Amino acid sequence: MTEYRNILVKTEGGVVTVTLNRPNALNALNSELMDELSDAVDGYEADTSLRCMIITGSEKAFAAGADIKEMAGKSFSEAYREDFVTRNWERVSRARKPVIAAVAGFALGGGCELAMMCDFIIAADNAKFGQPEINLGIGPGAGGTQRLTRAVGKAKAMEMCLTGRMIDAAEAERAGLVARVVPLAQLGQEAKVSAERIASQALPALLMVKECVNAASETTLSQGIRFERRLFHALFATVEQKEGMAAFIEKRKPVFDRE
Ligand code: DAK
Repeated sequence: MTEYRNILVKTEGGVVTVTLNRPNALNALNSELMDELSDAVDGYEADTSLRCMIITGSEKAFAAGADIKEMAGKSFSEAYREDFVTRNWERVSRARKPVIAAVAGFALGGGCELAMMCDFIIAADNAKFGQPEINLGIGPGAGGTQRLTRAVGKAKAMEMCLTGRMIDAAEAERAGLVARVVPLAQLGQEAKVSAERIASQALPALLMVKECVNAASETTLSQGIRFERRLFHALFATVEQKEGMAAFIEKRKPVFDRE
């Protein structure tokens, strides 16, 4: 098992949980942490026994953004040559298998952007979301202006990005940024229940559903429907479809092997 310095990785059944672990910096996302997270996602994708990943933080912070201390002194030349942040920030959004963000406390800047790269967010009732980059003389750089706008609409995204105002969990749920809000003490358990439910499903169907839902924000309605129909038809070629439907008819639970 790989040793990491900034994240904790725990596997149980078909679920792998990654806990961001820089408590003294409110889980600020530095290059080393993002390299480790990318590596953990690579491992998850390669392991056919795993079907769902949870990314979480501490009770106080999911992540308070990219590491400002690491970014502050960078010159343009350095940032450009090193492909600073761009290099290791997109891996989660490219995961083919499901990823849940379980967010407590601050999810700010890059932390909010990382949560939005996941497939859905379960928020603790103390969660706070924001894109406060404007206070630093910059703007969001890891998809904040794009994913937030798609999630909550132009008015709220524009207000959050221009003023840096944080929204609490209840407002995030009303705006459609999070799937649901749970009491802080139950966040881990609720995320696990969702992840285990996902992990018990057929992998080809999980991949298809994820691809189709993501296509909804990239295509026209008619293209999206056609894409969904093609993948829907294709699933009839899988053993999992035969097993799922046979199990229903035989009044038993389906068994989807994890090869
Ligand atoms: N970076 C580095 N250190 C941070 C940090 C951050 N983002 N946030 C907090 N810390 C550190 C604090 O410096 C402090 O360290 P010490 O002073 O104790 O050494 C420790 O964490 C505790 O923080 P506070 O003392 O400030 O704690 P409070 O409870 O008083 O306040 C706070 C919590 C979250 C309101 C506050 O810490 C805060 O405002 N933090 C900064 C939030 C922020 O501005 N975030 C946006 C950062 S910019 C990209 C990818 C990503 C990005 C851009 C491009 N590409 C792929 C192109 C992302 C940019 C950003 O996220």
